[in-house]
Amino acid sequence: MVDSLKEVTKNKTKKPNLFQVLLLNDDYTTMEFVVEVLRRFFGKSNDAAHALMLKIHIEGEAVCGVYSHDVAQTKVSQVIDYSRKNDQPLMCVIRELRG
Ligand code: TYC
Repeated sequence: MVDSLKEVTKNKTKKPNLFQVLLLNDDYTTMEFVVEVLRRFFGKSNDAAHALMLKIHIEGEAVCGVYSHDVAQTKVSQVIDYSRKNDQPLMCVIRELRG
């Protein structure tokens, strides 16, 4: 009885699907613009944004935040929109976080 109740509870418990939002490096987007994006859309401090921008510049990509699918997709749209409006080719993608 206790075991079967546990089973039901366990099977009904949904772990939230989480999605990483990453910025990708490129040769044209200015460092200053990436710092601005990280502050504006990912709530980073100036120091954190600068460190993360350099990590992307050196390593090619970095996780900027982890969100539900809806929020992650909105971040991607907002970043790409804002970048194109400012003539920057910056790319932003989502990646499902596997537990
Ligand atoms: N590599 C770019 C430059 O040298 C800077 C940059 C950093 C671009 C991070 C994109 O996601 C990025 N101007």
